Amino acid sequence: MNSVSYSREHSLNLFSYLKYLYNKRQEDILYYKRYNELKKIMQNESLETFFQPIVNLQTGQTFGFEALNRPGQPEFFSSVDHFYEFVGQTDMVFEFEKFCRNLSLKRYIAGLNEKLQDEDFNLFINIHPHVLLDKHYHSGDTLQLLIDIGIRPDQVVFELTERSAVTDFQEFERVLSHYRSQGYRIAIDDVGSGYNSLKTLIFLKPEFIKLDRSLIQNIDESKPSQQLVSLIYDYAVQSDTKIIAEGIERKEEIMYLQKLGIHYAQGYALGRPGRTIECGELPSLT
Ligand SMILES: [Ca+2]
Repeated sequence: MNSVSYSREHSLNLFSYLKYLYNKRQEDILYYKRYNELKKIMQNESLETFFQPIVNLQTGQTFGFEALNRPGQPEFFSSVDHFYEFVGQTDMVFEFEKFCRNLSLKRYIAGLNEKLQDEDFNLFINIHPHVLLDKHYHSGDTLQLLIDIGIRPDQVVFELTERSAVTDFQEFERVLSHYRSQGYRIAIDDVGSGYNSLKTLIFLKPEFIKLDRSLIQNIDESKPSQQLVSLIYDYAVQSDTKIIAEGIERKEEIMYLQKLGIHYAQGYALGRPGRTIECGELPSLT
């Protein structure tokens, strides 16, 4: 290599390095801004909580509500998914989860009006599987909050998404039995969206299986979805697990699932997520 091309290459390297440093710094700044925004959202409780009804497909009665927390208009995030993805990468993930859980519970109890208070609804709360594994969460904080606001643990169902990898199933089973001994129940969320559904179902023996909307949409017309849902239904009956079908938007889907014997369902056709707690209902199917 002659000295001219050596020095050009050298300056090119230096240029790429400076560019790398510049980009890295921009990323760091953005990270810092996002991190600050996350902290502010928690401080100001500027998350909106929505409650979506889960309806018994056989009786039409509302069985419970799923609490969904959404940041209002986050400045440095492109979408809600982006926001949650970011939270998952920070050291705030546990704190944020706990914050969301407590906020959902407080808003739930505040939102139940006199009329609804006499009824025995169940509250479904999304929770990251790793949070349950965290030692700090064995302390019974949630239990104390429930006692304070007058909800029994057996009215609370933790929804664990199967999208996040559970690797140590034995440890997980142990942690879940700890929660179950306090009365909580478990739902596996997004079942059928890929990933490790079957293993998750077999090891964690959830009380509820939430079937992913991708399996439910147009199920009345899709043979492969019908076959898979039938298989999971048979498993559920044998293992005394209840199924909740998600993402119902059409009457035909309701009719198909009712005929199959599916227990519960959730979706726009039965009730949208709302800031106030409203029971869902079966649309007229004629
Ligand atoms: Ca969910």
